[in-house]
Amino acid sequence: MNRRKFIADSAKATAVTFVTVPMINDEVFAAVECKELTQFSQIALPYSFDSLEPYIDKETMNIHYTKHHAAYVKNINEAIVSENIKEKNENALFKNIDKYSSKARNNAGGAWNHNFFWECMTPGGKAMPTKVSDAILANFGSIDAFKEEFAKAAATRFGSGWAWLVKDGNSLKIGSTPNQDNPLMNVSDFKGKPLLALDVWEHAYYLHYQNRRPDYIKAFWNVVDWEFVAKQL
Ligand code: MN3
Repeated sequence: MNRRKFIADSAKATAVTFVTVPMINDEVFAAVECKELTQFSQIALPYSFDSLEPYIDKETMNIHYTKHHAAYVKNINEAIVSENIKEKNENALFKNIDKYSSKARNNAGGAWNHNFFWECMTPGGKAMPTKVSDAILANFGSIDAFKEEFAKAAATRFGSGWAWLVKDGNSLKIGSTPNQDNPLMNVSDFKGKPLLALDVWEHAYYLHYQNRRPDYIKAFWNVVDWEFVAKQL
């Protein structure tokens, strides 16, 4: 990649973020004894819009990050204020998500899922650490069998939604959720701790792949950051 272009794109990606609050986790909250969920924030994209090409194109990344994801963050933050939502962190909000409006549910999911999804990817992908491959082999028999099952979950999710690899107790599971639901939500039929996510909304692939969702799913494997997956495990 052209260095100047990379810097320009990185600056652009940074410029559109409005990160004021770091990603929230239980440890941070325990340390500061904060009891209220304040606001969601959009992570700074850890790579430039064009750096996942040819697998995910620059224009899709740009629109996906600056329009779709930014809107979910803006909308959940409005809902947090208008519905006076007070949860100690994002996990707590998802555990109680049925108490709130569909606006809160859809946009909290949209805000969190995309932050997670961006981190699941990295230019050129990263090799799978043994910790991950051992867990996959133990649960699915082979890497190919795992990829096949994940691709099937992603391809057969009707309409818009997400495919997931999650940890549930000592097991790994593959499944999908509709719309912007995620496996942390109490309303979700499919639950667990997210390890890997794939956005299968048409906005995630249509510009480049049109109706060929299976091709997009196949391309995804080239940009997966397995080191990030290992950190979640
Ligand atoms: Mn999306």
